[in-house]
Amino acid sequence: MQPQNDQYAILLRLLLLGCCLIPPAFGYLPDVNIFTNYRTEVYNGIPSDIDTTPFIRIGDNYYYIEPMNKVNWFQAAGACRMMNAHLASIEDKPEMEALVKYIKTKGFKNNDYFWISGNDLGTEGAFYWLSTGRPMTYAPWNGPKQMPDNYGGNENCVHMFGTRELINDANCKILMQYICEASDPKTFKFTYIKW
Ligand SMILES: [Ca+2]
Ligand SMILES: [Ca+2]
Repeated sequence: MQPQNDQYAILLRLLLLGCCLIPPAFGYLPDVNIFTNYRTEVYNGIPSDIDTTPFIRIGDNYYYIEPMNKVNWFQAAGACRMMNAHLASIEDKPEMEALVKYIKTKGFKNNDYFWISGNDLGTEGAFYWLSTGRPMTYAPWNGPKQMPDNYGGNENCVHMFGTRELINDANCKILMQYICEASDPKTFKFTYIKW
C-alpha cells in the first residue's frame, strides 16, 4: 500500500505545482492590470445628439428658464444649485441678445421677470455675479440714469426683464421666475485600449 500512497502524493504535488506555474488565461485577468489602459479625451460642451433637458443650449451656454414658479432670489439660487447649476450670469451683450431672442420665441410676456446672479449684497452699489465672483462689467440697467436705484434702501438683487435686454435691482424677497446656467459643461471620452 505504501508505494501507491507515494505515487498519489507525487501526482498531487505535480497538480498543485501545475496550477501555479501555468499563467492565467487573459479572460481571467482583473480589470485593472498592466495589460489594459484608458485614453481620456476632454471636449468643451456636449454633443448635439445628447439630450440636455431641462437645460437648453443657447450660444455656448446651457440654461434652465423657469417657466412658471415664482420664488425669491435666495430660493432661486438654491433651486439652481439643486440642479448642479447656478443663477445665470449674463456677462456680455452677445450673451444677453441670444438669451432674450430665445425667450421671445418661447412666448414669455413683458412682465415675466427672471432673477439672475447679480447682487450688491456685500457692499451697497458694488455689483457682482454670485456664480463667478466677478464684478458686473456688463450691466444694461433699465434707464441708466435711474438704475440701479436701491429703491427703499433695500434693492440688492438683480433681475432681467425677460423680453428686453435690460436689468434692474430689486428687493431680494420679491417673487419672480429665474434663469439657471450650467457650469461650462465638458464631455469626457474614455477609450479602452487592450494591449
Ligand atoms: Ca443695492
Ligand atoms: Ca431698482
